[in-house]
Amino acid sequence: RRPTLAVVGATGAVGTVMLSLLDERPGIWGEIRPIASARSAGRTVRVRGADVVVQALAPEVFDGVDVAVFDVPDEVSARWAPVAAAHGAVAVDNSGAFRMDADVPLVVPEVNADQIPTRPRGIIANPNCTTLSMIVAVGALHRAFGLESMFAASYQAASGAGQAGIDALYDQLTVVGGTRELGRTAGDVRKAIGEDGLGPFPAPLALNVVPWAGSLKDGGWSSEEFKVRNESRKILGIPDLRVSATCVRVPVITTHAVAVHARFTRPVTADEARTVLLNAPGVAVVDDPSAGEFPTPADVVGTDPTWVGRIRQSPDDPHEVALFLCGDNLRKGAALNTLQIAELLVQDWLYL
Ligand code: 11C
Repeated sequence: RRPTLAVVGATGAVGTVMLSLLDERPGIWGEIRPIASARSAGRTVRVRGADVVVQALAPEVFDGVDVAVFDVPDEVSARWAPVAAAHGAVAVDNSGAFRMDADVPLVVPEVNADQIPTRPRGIIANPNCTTLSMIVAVGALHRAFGLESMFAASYQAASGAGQAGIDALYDQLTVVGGTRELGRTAGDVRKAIGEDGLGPFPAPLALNVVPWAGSLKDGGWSSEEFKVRNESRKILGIPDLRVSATCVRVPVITTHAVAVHARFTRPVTADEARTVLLNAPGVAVVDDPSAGEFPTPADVVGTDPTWVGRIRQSPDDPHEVALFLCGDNLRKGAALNTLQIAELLVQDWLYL
């Protein structure tokens, strides 16, 4: 028997990418069961070339399911991932609901696949897309040189805020695109877009950058910034790692970029870092600024690797390396990493 996979949140921004990845990747799955909230249930989605009706979330939809991937908001996962686990499925959850739970492994297959078997709650968590956009490369450098601290500034795409973020940015671009006047006077873009046009963002995103993602936490930090810190610590297994992040939204549809300044326990030259990254699974290096070559979101969107460029040794601290990374936040940043975990879960069972 081939394993049954439930895709919870099949109609959302990440769920849609999940279904297209399931078309592309080897067919280890038997039944693939799309599931969504009652609002989206009854619609059909394309699963491996066939129209399949989306079922409404209910305990019985997990009957016979081996692995259930969850691409839904935190509160939906918090309620339903334990239900899936109680029905005997392993839940692989892409929300923030369980990531910091000590009984839930937080897994990036290239970095800590060894954590997959220890899952007392029957749940495995998938990291936040900003953490995922950098951690494969940072993890490879950590293995080689021993990470001591990290400063990160993110340049996050609108789709990190879901379909509402994508829609808001396209709508805003339509408003500002037809004029050569906007962006020259304080407040003119905000006025043209209107408060109703902001979508999920606290300020206009078109012709702008917005230094905010998530909700307000202690000390003025955003939830997204704390996620980068806490999740990096857990994935790398360094509980006291010094991490400081500033998360910023930019007018890009999909693919998060992150500038990382990482300090290691020993001196690291740019060439040493580049060699490690060239050999790291899941990492692609594009680093020739003399030829204008470095990763940009527009050039890498829709691809699987973590792209790295602008690799430099600090001129002031030989232990510090600076990098510019890009990762598709809906693929490796969400659906792909979740699916990689699900595939690892069933691989031994199927092929041994
Ligand atoms: C964003 N990274 O770009 C967020 C979205 O913890 O999974 C994902 C939130 C999460 O807004």
